[in-house]
Amino acid sequence: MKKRIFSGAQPTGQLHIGNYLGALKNWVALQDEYEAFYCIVNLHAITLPQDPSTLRKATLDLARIYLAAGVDPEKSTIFIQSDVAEHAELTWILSCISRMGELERMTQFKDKGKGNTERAGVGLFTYPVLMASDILLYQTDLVPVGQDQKQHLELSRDLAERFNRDFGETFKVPEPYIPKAGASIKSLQDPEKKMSKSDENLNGSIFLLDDPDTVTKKIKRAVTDSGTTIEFDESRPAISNLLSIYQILTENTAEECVAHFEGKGYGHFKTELAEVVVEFLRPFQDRVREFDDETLLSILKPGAEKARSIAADTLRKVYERMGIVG
Ligand code: ATP
Ligand code: LTN
Repeated sequence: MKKRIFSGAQPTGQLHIGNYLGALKNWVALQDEYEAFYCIVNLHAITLPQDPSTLRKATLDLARIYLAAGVDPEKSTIFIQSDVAEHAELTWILSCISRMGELERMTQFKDKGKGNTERAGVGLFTYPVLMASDILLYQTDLVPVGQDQKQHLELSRDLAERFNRDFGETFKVPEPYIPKAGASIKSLQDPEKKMSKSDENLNGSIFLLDDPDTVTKKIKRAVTDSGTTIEFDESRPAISNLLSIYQILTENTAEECVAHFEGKGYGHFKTELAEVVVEFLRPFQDRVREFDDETLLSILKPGAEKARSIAADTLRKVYERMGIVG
């Protein structure tokens, strides 16, 4: 029996190269070895205000991105979170065993709630419990995510262990899979911050659907540190970030990249990096255009059926163990 993986992304804003390098690229790489479930987490999206028609469109567009990135529906199950009602149901159950204190410690809540807990939505607060439900419903072994999700993963593990201890062995305790390179791609405008869909400064992110001109301009404008050499150096986060994007996309070792740019300046490096990114995005963007809505639905609907059968099994066990009987 293959081990199982589960992951998801939110249909909010445009996906950027950080989402690809930190998450999607690994989803594709892992789908041969594992039984994979990749979810479009639209219920997570509404933890911040969304325009309904934009959300509806973004949900299908994200399915297109998964497929264009190389998630293969013959190998992996792709589905929309809201099509499997068990995610919302288990969230209620797990909320009842979650503690205010542990959710208050979640840094994403602090960041996205902008420190104003009075005004922050309750959904934003309980967001990690919904994420734990996503994962635990499928008896997941491994969760490929970027570094920013590590804390949420730990909560999922804690909730699984707590439930198992209090009600008997029910959930598999999932492990995170965080890539060594690409786990946290930084903003091109501020290497202290991660590249983010919700960044107001659009020049900080290279979006997967950016045209070649825009990509080149953004890379040319990317901030650099003092110094002139092209090397990985913790004290020079801006160049290290650009170099890791180059490294992952060219699939070279760090040493090979540094040797390649020895004696070259920032201008030369940025030109080459822009070419590499543009050449990576070109075929990706062609593939995005290949999937019409009908094709997408013919993948997503059976995906949800398959997901639901597994999710329902787990939820039934949960109800039985807790004494909630129909
Ligand atoms: P953002 O902060 O960009 O708005 P998010 O984390 O809210 O993104 P998702 O679309 O749900 O949005 O994220 C999908 C995946 O991309 C997650 O596994 C997340 O860890 C990963 N990810 C997000 N930003 C980065 C980044 N800058 N570098 C590496 N991985 C990232
Ligand atoms: N919180 C994640 C998205 C997400 C997720 C999941 C990732 C929701 N449910 C389950 C892995 C497994 C984020 O990237 N913002």
